[in-house]
Amino acid sequence: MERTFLMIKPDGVQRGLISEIIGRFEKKGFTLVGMKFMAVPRELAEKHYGVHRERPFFAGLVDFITSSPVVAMVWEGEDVIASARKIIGATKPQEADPGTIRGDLGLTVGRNIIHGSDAPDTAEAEIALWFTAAELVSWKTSATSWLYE
Ligand code: D4T
Repeated sequence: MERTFLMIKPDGVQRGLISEIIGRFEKKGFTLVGMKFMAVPRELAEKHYGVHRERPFFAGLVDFITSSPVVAMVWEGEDVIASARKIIGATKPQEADPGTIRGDLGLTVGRNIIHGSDAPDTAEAEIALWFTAAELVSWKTSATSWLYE
């Protein structure tokens, strides 16, 4: 079973989209194993987006992520990393397919509603950056045999 890190960004929270977004992952069949509603310290935002440090949008991105609360989550399931990226849609909402979160709910890249880890190594690093081991709950949904062969 894979785990991935997802974060509903300040625009998703401010627009009242928390339940809409969480519902999509729940209905798909993934399992929530960690969640916290939090203000993001600047240092954490800078670490999370460290790969973009030299990009022109970095400062604005960090300002945005720290501007208002986010919902940080860890979800578990088969192929959850790639599958969650598909559910989220392309980085630019203008290019995201209808049916995806960004395709249905977003308009611009600087307000693209949700973050999702893009690969197993980044998922592992981001989960460790945002959560302690004690904040993650290992459990098995009773629907497991109805979700997996
Ligand atoms: P995240 O990391 O938020 O899930 O987005 P993606 O994985 O889909 O895309 P990314 O890492 O390339 O971009 C990170 C973050 O930066 C914002 N951004 C990006 C921006 O404000 N302007 C830009 O030109 C780009 C490329 C949006 C997502």
